[in-house]
Amino acid sequence: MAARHWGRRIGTAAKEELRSKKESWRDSLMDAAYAAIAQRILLADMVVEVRDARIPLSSQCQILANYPPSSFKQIIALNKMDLAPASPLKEWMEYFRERNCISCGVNAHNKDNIKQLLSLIQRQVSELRGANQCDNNYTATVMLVGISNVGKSALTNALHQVGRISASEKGKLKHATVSPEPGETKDIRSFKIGSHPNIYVLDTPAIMSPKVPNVDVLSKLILTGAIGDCLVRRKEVAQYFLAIHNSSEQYKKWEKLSIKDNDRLFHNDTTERLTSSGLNRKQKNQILTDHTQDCIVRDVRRTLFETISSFEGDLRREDDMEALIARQFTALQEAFRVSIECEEDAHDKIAGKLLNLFRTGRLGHYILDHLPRNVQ
Ligand SMILES: Nc1nc2c(ncn2[C@@H]2O[C@H](COP(=O)(O)OP(=O)(O)OP(=O)(O)O)[C@@H](O)[C@H]2O)c(=O)[nH]1
Ligand SMILES: [Mg+2]
Repeated sequence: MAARHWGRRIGTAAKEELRSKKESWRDSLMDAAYAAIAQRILLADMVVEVRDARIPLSSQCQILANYPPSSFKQIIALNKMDLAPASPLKEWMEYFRERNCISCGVNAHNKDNIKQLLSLIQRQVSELRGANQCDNNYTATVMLVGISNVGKSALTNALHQVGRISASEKGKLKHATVSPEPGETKDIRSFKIGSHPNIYVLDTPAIMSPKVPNVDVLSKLILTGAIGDCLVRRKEVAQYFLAIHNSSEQYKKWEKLSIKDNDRLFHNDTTERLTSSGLNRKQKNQILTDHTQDCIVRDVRRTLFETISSFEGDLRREDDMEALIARQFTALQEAFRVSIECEEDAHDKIAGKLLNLFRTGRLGHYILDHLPRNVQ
């Protein structure tokens, strides 16, 4: 309940910011991309709608609602499945299956997942091919569409790489630019992912709905990074994350991290590895950086566990949740090794670091959308 309140708060603030700046929700580049995709989508043999597995409904790509389901074959790929809990994700797949949608969970960084997605695409292409099975020149085009930052380009690269290797294709690999910042891809580009039949995927720029989404959806798009952090202060976004985290059971997994001795053992192990190895300075520095990063993640988890488990308020109450979040911001200063010259700057830094850990899956697995109520 309290988490929803925080979400609405940042969703409303973002809408207010758009209204006060009289900024258009979509810039002219996005309008142009929308028009270019609309022009080509009906020429594609198949469309893979890429969504973020953490927000299976909120990351829906509205452009597809303009076309009747018979316009093209369609697959919903719930990407970033490594950031979502496995069992609720299965329920979402069941939800899509009951609606006669072909869906699959995928992690663009996992080769086995990519092989599965590739064979799903190949099976669908084979169905489309029908009587043309013997035609070696048969070519299918698969368009990847979706809102920003859901991983269209990462999936394109992975499908291109795996597809070409399994088809023993020679020649240089092409590369789509992948970035944690939304709005990276500006043009439609084609990548070969299979031979006999020839299959090409089109990586496309993000398409956002023409209308500003409602505040609940907007807040989830901001939290997951589908929309940049420019509409609301990072601290407010991080507070929303903490409200979600504090209302979940994730922190319980970190109970054993509260034993400080673990750190000493961990530190001794790294020092031993560094002194006994024949590594050069650059490699040693990398180990130290990784080690520091690991220690920070452990300290942050431990801090979250300790602040929640020692809190005596009722987290269903908004003012109690607010008190806990304020306490956590103070405690996280030490965990993130942030100096406190100016409290406002320190909180902004902590917020940025916390959001980075959440968005890369190091603070637990979440699905932020709820399955519609009438569905089991
Ligand atoms: N954890 C995780 N991160 C992913 C996955 N797929 C992509 N990412 C990350 O998500 C971010 C966005 O990926 P992109 O492929 O650039 O997303 P996009 O949909 O092409 O984004 P735009 O071009 O801006 O529309 C990058 O930091 C990727 O490394 C995934 O399956 N799991
Ligand atoms: Mg892209």
